[in-house]
Amino acid sequence: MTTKITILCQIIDNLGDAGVTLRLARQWLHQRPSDSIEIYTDNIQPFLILSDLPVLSNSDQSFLNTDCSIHLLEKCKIFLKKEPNTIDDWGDIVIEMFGTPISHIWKSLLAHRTPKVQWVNLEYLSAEKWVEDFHGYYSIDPESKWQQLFFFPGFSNKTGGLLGPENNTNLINNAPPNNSQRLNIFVFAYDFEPLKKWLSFFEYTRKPITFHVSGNFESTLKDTSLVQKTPFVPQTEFDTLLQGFDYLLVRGEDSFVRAQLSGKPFIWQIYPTNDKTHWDKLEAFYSLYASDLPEPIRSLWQQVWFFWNGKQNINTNCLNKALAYNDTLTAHALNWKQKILPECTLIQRLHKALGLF
Ligand code: TRH
Repeated sequence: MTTKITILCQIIDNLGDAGVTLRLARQWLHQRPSDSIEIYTDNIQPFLILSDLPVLSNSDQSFLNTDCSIHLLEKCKIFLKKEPNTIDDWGDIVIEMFGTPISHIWKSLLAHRTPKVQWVNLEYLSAEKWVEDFHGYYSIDPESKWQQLFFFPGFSNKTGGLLGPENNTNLINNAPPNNSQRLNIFVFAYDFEPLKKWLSFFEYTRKPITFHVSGNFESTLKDTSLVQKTPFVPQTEFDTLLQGFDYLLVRGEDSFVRAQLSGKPFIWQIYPTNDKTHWDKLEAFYSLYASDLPEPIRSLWQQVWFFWNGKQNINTNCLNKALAYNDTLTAHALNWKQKILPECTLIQRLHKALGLF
């Protein structure tokens, strides 16, 4: 049976809202190729960048009139508008990405449409304990009386799980072991102040290091031999890109998960929120991730994580000490990957919750 899915995705900033949505659509259609997906968004550019499609000029976007769409994938179209035009344009399932709101009028109409329309709020990923208590719950919208499923991605079987490996990349550590003495570190960050400080540390370190930085950093980082630019790759090639490095400094949500699936040691720069709740999220994940890291590297590595997130300062010594545990960190990262692979069934868990088999 063919199911039509309407995904609403409001872009807050950066690439991750679109990144998670695009990966969800790709993995959904891989599981259920006869389904069709329509994405409605207020900013189409991140989707085009991630799909390796030309971005649109402002005038082009104005021509992308309300009924015109762009094919991101076979069976997945994207519209540069908030919501569908008519009641019949809405799918059998409506997924709000990260709480993207549906207009009141549409809630009232969809609540009474037959056949029934299922409504899901797919939330941001968190390792915080409360997620297990809230995942899978339904709430009834007071005005429309329409019930909404709250679906929380997470790291345990009591959550919605994770978007896992994709068939186009072999995530078994296929990168040849790095026998050279040089450490190649991938950097995809919000700001480069921590990197500027690290560069001053590493001028004197024993271990030769190259930072392969993605994004526009030239203005902040003086041209040093320790930094090289890494080109942006389409999302379908991102997992393979990560295999080419020894350490991964990632951010946000989607690259954070991809780094974990790479089996490489990583540092997560969390997306900062004004209400500072991101610190709880960062600490919850680190304590889960590092629970079986032995001391002193568990505390040392936490100091490096908190330094990278601007939560504390560290000295050169701490950094050099941490990197001396390279073998432990590398073995731990591989072990963590094996630990989370069984949780990489988000699409299957979502289908089950929706009664799709
Ligand atoms: O871009 P981000 O910082 O997005 C953030 C997060 O999603 C965060 O949760 C959200 O609250 C905030 O936006 C508004 O980081 P993230 O999530 O890693 O998304 C980046 C995407 O870009 C991801 O899908 C990987 C992809 N990517 C590529 O496809 N190729 C590349 O070369 C690079 C560097 C990234």
